[in-house]
Amino acid sequence: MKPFSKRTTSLLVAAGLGLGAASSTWAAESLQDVMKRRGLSQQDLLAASKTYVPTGKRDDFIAFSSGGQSGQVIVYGIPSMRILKYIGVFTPEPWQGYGFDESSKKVLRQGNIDGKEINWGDTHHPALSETNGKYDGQFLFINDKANPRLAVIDLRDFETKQIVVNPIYKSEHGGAFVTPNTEYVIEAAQYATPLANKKFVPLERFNEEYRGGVTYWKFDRKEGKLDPKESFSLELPPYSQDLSDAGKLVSDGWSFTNSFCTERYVGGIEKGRPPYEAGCSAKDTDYMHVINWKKAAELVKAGKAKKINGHDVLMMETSIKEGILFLIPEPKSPHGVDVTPDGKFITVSGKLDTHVSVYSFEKIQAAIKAGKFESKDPYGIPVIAMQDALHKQVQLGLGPLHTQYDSKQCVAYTSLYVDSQVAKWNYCEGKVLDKLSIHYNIGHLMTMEGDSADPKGRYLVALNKLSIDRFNPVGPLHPQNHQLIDIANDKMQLLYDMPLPLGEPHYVVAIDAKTLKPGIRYKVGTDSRTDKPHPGMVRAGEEKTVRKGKNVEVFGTLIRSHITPETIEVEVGDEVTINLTNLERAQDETHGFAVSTYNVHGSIEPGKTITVKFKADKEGVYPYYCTEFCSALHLEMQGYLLVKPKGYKEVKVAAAKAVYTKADYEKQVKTNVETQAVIDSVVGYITSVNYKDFPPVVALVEDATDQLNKAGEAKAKMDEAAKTSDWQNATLWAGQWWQYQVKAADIGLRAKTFLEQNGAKKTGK
Ligand code: RUQ
Ligand code: CUA
Repeated sequence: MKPFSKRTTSLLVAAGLGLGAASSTWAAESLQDVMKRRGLSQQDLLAASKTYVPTGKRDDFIAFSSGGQSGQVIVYGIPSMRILKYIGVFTPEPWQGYGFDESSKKVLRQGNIDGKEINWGDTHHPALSETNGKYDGQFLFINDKANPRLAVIDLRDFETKQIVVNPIYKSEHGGAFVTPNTEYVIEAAQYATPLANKKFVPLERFNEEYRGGVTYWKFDRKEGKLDPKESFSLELPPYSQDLSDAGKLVSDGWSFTNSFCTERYVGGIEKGRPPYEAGCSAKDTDYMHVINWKKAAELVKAGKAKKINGHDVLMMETSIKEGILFLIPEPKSPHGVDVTPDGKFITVSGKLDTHVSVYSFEKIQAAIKAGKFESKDPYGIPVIAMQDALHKQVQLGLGPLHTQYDSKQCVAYTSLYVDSQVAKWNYCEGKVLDKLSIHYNIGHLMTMEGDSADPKGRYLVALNKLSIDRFNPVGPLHPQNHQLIDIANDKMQLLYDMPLPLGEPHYVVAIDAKTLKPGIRYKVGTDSRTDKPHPGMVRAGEEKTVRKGKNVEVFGTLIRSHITPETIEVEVGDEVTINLTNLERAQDETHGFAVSTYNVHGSIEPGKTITVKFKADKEGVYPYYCTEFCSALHLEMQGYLLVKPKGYKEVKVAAAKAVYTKADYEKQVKTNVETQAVIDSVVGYITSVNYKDFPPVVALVEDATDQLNKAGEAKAKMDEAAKTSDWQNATLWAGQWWQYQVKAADIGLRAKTFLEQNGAKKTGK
């Protein structure tokens, strides 16, 4: 037999009728062949098999990474390290319509400071909401260091719902950290400033009038919002308060904040003074702040706080008098303060020390009870002696920064910035267990749920500040390098390098994927940013355009593959408001909406209603269209905004000539009848199995039924036109009937595939 020609073969392959892997012409490479060709070792293969997630399979953990200067949050899966989403937080994000539709703009503008629009952030520390010290998968918080702000992301839809501005700081690095039941989100000032707004104080008055602080933002879980009225701060000395952590279990009710530059040095290189870096690291120790936040909250309730910029602040004097604020020396330029899962110990690293210091909560409490203090700081805050609070000091290496915990008893991991290493060590016994080199200069590190009361172990991610030579060069600005490390065994194993090209991610938190329960669609007509019914929503058939003077308001809908209305006519100078509801129920059927040159965009997921607003200040013709490739006729999902000159007079235009004939009409009808046979067979299959046991399929069936009802309406219009031999309109309506059939068939096939893959059973009917 003559072999297939190359062309015939490729046609067969394209049609899904290829000869399979056994074909001798393209015998599959063996594993050995691939290893040889790509220069892979056994170790590489082992690493690959630990991270590879085959198509259709999912990751075990979901990581939420700060997006650094991008002001966003990055979501990725572990162990695959596949990026799943960027969440718009402090910066406009067009894909999600964030900052381009009205209700998301409102969220973004909550972040205005003194009336100024701020369109970026320096996100640092994401924190997941907790219940009893364990991640509950409901909310994510993240701070902006540059402009002291905090944002709330709802994990039902991964959207930013709120931004609050810290009322008394000008920067804030040490947030977000939650208390064990998310009663409060903790945020600490970084660079001391006068607390009162817009108050100038010369640097010479630094010690007297500049202040730091820690803020406790009250979280209302039911509303999913931070409540500024119930939030408060502690005034603190002008030390650079850095990171915080909340106590848990035995230490619940307390929080810990490290600091640097307790020298209170103010630089002035231009005046011949030594620079900050010298002045801020002169002393051998800085201070850990120990705060009884539960008692602080009671004091605020009892009216002991002072209002600064309308915000409750417990002044140092009060905190000292009431015995809720203490200091403990910590070694040279400390960084990181991490409470152990059992709440008994607090680990602090010294950037310029080779040790980590492990403090005992029990010893701290004993010293406080006994009133045993070695001194007071210049502001009168009692100082507990280091040796009275210390459990262990362990020498790890150069530049220790952050610590996370394992599911294994007493096991911790600390990043060594200068050494470019991860140290695995035992905090109970104070000994080093293992070290692993990373690439390069690690900042934070993160184990699975490793800052909660219930760490899951298994993987560690090293957040490396420099990638240098790890990736293909892309110019002088390099991506960051997140390295995945296997920590399941005694020896750590480096598995994978992931470039992160969206700002400098500072910290990441990862949660067991099973704990997250995000939604698939909104209840029809939902404003996602407020989680309330949207006043601009309409159902199919209720679409309308309302004019009131210069204001034109459109109430429209979106469903594959059309936007209703298809034309919007306004006069130049009109204020245009367009409300759009996505009527789809099918999973992943998002439509986007953009109007040429008016700088508006919406992402309208199934059930969502959005609003875009603009002034039609330029006469002309502006196409609008759907920006998501949602269906075969996505490109036809279009319309025109007609901005007419003032006082424009309509001109009568003759109707277009008919182009379709009876033959065209009959041809289309034949296609439709054939398509119906396909649909009937799919419906036959679905109804022959227990599809009602699968909620996603039930939703798809509803959606398909919708489309078929519409097909019926189009067919009725077709019949009417055909009755009068109006072949032009009869053909067009036959085409529309077919459009609905195609969509119904598409949904039906999706349902069928789902049922087949999820073990649907014949019902015997
Ligand atoms: S801290 S520099 Cu998380 Cu190491 Cu921001
Ligand atoms: Cu809807 Cu494209």
